[in-house]
Amino acid sequence: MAVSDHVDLATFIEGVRRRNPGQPEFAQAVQEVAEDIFDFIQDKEQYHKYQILRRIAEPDRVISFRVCWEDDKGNVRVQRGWRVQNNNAIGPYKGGIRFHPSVTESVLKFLAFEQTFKNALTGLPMGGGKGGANFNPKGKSDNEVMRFCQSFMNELYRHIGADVDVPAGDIGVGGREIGYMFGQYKRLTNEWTGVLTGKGLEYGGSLIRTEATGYGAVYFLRNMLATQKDGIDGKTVVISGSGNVATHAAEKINQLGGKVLTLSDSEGFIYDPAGISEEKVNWVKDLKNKRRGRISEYTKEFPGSEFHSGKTPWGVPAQLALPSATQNELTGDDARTMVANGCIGVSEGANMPTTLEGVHVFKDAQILFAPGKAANAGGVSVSGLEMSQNSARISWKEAELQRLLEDIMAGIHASCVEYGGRPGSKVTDYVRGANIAGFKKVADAMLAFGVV
Ligand code: NDP
Ligand code: 2IT
Repeated sequence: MAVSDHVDLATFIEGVRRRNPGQPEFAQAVQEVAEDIFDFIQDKEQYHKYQILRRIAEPDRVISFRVCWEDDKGNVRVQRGWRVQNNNAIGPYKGGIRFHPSVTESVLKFLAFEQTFKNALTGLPMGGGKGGANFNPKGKSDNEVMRFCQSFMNELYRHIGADVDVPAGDIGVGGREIGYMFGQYKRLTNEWTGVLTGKGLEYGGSLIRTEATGYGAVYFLRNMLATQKDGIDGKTVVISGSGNVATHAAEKINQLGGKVLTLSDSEGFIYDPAGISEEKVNWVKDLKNKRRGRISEYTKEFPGSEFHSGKTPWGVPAQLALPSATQNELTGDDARTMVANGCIGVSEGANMPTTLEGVHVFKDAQILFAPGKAANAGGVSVSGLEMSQNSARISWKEAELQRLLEDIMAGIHASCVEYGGRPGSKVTDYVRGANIAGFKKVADAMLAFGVV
């Protein structure tokens, strides 16, 4: 084996950190993948020779642009927008758009990197990308959000297309924002194509796209539990977040007989010992989507529940957990507390919600732990199905889409089991399985292209 230009894992990670100064989230995501891939490729010369991991960890391009808009008082506001096109080896770039004040180039690069593996796992032809802006939609009027979305699209439209790059929603970007952005794209190009997913059902959206991420994360949890001849019925569940992913995860847990104890937002979490039933989940959806309120308001509506300001829900004992808010919201200490409290399964609805230390705690404890790139892939999967429907100019029925979503999640689970076996371990290492299965597909496509 020609090892002259091989580096070890530590040197590789050091190089990533050096080339990407001030981008800790990106380095963290690369490290989590590299820990498994270095082991997998050690005897596979082609992947070394063609520097495949190094190339996947260098985005094809990062587009950064100014977004100017006018608020309702007539003040000119300036934000920064990005689109990170990470890798299009197996299909057009695909991934969400995030509007949140915490958005930086590092955050979007980590998300686009993760998306590349996630999209490969779905089995659909989609590359990896992500975009967003450091815009805070909270407290903004509909007109302000519309003006911001239009201004954002005034630049983004040059870089995307139905066969080029297909954005969708993420934190702070839901049906309202997709509508404004799609309208502006159509106006600028005079073209109706499936350039965005997560569209409204009236204009080319797909049934169950809204539910798909949360439902998919619960299906993945169910698949993991089935390997231990166990299920969700009768289990207690802690969930973080109260947005699209969290509320639909809670909905599906209720449907499968589980009891949801918590939800959260950036101000704290609510704990309802009686359980957050489907009716209560519907109230939260309305609170977040229509009234754009805060989760603390839950305690006024549902007596017996508690609000814990400034805290995350991981201290509440439960058998299952679905972290579904944001990156690095579950630390090593949280993971230790959860394991000590008898947690047996974690399915990441969010992207990289668990810190690297937390991931190692779950792995070492040999509990069922599904990383976001596997567990939350249901959303982008139905986005891929939305693209297919738009191209074919048809709309599939709900039952068919439900079946496809469950099939895709089962397929991802099977891929993780295939590549995630660990000698001496009683459970699959889903992190390793997802990393290797996702990598292998993208890597083999890249090998076919030579050095490009
Ligand atoms: P939403 O905007 O619908 O909801 C986000 C939720 O997370 C809100 O409750 C929000 O609280 C909370 N949150 C956001 N940022 C922070 C923060 N910095 N600290 C604490 N809480 C925070 O987004 P989604 O539900 O769509 O996304 C949630 C996660 O799921 C993200 O990691 C996203 O990348 C991931 N994901 C989303 C998919 C989708 O289809 N939408 C697909 C796959 C993954 P607040 O209201 O206070 O901001
Ligand atoms: O993180 C994700 O997978 C998403 N935000 C959804 C991406 C998509 O293109 O549907």
